[in-house]
Amino acid sequence: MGLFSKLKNLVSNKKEEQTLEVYDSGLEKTRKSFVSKLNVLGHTFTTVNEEYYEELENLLIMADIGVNTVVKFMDRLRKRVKDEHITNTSSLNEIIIDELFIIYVNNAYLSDKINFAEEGPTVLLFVGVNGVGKTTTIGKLAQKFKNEGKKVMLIAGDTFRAGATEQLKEWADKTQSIFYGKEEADPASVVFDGLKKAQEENVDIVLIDTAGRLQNKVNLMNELDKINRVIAKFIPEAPHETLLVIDATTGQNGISQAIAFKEITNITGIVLTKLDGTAKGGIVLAIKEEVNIPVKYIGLGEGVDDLETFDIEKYIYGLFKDLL
Ligand SMILES: Nc1nc2c(ncn2[C@@H]2O[C@H](COP(=O)(O)OP(=O)(O)O)[C@@H](O)[C@H]2O)c(=O)[nH]1
Ligand SMILES: [Mg+2]
Repeated sequence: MGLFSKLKNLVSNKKEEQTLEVYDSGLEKTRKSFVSKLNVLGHTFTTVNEEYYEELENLLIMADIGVNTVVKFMDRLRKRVKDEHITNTSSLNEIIIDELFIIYVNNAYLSDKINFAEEGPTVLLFVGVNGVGKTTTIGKLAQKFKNEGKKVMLIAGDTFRAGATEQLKEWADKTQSIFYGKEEADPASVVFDGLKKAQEENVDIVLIDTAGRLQNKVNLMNELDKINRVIAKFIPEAPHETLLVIDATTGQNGISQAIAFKEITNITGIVLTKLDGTAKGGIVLAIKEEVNIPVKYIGLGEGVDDLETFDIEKYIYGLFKDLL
């Protein structure tokens, strides 16, 4: 079944309705901007010509899909238009959606799944620069795991920013999670004491917050190394995931952060926050192409429920449903 008809089926599936709604409203800004421009383009140019291609290229770049991705996409699109003898722009929308999807799944180990420990606590470490939404994401995830019946613990490894420990504590209270934090202490020592408590309390999943000072790459690298060594002392195969949090509203800046973090530690997944606040939701595709780390979760608002496991089909639906 082609993607297009698959997406149409999604729409008629009641069970999927609720999560679709979240994608739907979370990606509204991107969709409104992108799809309406695409529609205008289709009306302005009825036949596919060089000018149409140029305008389309601009449009994709404006949606933050990333220049390299766009160039590859345009090559593939041109080839398909030629091979399939398409002359009319009205028949192109379906192909555009299809090709954007192909970019994402191409040579991808498409795992948006979290690598849970078979035994003992699963440890997820959160990294990323200040303000991207690490602490909020941890709070949302705590709720999600709680809803799944897991015993959750939060550790406040950001001892740098004033109020960071208290902020995480509030999320712990709100989600009825176990908490460990100690202000003005060394992050690695907080993680050490926290993990000790996690083992004593027999928790299922530990979420560790960190500070994200990227001003000094070497310092940050040393600090993360130290935290990783402490974690591995308790559980050799942990952290089970190191999730880099990126703010979607920062566009290409977010991509640069991903590239920088990839150099200093082993990132296993990305959480893309604030997709609700940007018209540049195309960044998901750019991350795939330029960083090649799977997006595992997306943040679509400030509330505790505004987090979704990333699903490429729902994402594409959220972007293009007005074209379906
Ligand atoms: N609109 C929106 N705001 C978010 C989202 N995630 C986080 N925020 C907001 O971003 C700000 C910074 O979040 P915080 O978790 O403190 O970032 P941290 O410094 O990385 O820990 C807060 O005001 C959050 O409410 C999201 O998905 N959507
Ligand atoms: Mg924080």
